[in-house]
Amino acid sequence: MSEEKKKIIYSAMQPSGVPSLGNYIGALKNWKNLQDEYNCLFGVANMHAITVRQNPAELRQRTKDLVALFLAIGLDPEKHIIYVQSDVKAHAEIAWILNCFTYMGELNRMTQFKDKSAKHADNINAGLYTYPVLMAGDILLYQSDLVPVGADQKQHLEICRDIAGRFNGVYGDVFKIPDPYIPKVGARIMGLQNPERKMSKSESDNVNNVIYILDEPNVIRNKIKRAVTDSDTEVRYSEDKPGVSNLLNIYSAVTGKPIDEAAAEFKGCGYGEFKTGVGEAVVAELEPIQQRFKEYSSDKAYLEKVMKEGAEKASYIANKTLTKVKKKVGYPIYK
Ligand code: AQP
Repeated sequence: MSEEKKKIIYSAMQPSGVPSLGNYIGALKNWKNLQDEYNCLFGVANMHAITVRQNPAELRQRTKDLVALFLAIGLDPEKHIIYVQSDVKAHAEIAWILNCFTYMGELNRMTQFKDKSAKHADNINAGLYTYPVLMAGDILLYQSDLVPVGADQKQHLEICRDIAGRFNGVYGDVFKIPDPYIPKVGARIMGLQNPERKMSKSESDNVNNVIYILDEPNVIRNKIKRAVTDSDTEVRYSEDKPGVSNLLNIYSAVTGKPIDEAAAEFKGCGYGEFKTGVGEAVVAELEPIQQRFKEYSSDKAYLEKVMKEGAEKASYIANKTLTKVKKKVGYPIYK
């Protein structure tokens, strides 16, 4: 298929912590596989990350580390665009315009805002509230056809489609209305200690709840050994066994084996043996990535080159859309 005919797919991740195994299984692992079929944009969403208070030096470092991790999992900056959101000014500009096309009633319904407000009750800022508008801008600037979305992001894509439709309704077809891309594999990974809630990279209260992509192999093994299961002994995938089912989801995702096959493999095993098997499978998947991460993150000059070139390529596309939008809303245009 020629490059021009390929659909555009937009994905981004916040540098709000070291990515978790949940981020890897639910997002990063799939992104790698999109590269043949689509023209991809892979963004480091650092403007989104500051909706929660960040340590500046850590945020800067994590931003570069996330670029290095994108490279380590095999994202290709030559064929696709890897960039840092704050390097493309168009994001901030379009967000303001789109704010003026978004209703407070719509934003009031966003469950992520409610969740994050509860989690950061001392800092319920306007950025947290208008987060979905910034995200709509990310997607719309690149005339994206598709956006990979987990269950937690569905509502944000819906509001993006509504905002784009509203704008187009007033000014004509300015934005492509994006569709959700539902990955073939990519379960929602839950916390190891609390399998009722999703695994999140920014969680800091209980390190054993989260596997970070860069955790040492032995740390990974130990975290999985300590994972909450139940008082039963049977390895079975079932709603009433959230801990065991989560480990089966993890095993299935990293090995590529269907859940049934994974469950059959551990039939009759005790939880100890099961957890060892899951731990080894996760280590086998992550260790080579960690090795490549070390190489990329120590090559500062190359990383900077990727970031600068990515920003240029992204800005070129984003500015085309932004110029159209500015014309439509009546901003002055200079030749
Ligand atoms: N537990 C998860 N299981 C599967 N997929 C997940 N994703 C996140 N957690 C899981 C997917 O990762 C992508 C990037 O997410 P993000 O960084 O933009 O923000 P998030 O969804 O809020 O991820 P976190 O880890 O929970 O970040 P914090 O802790 O900062 O809030 C998305 O595609 C998401 O679906």
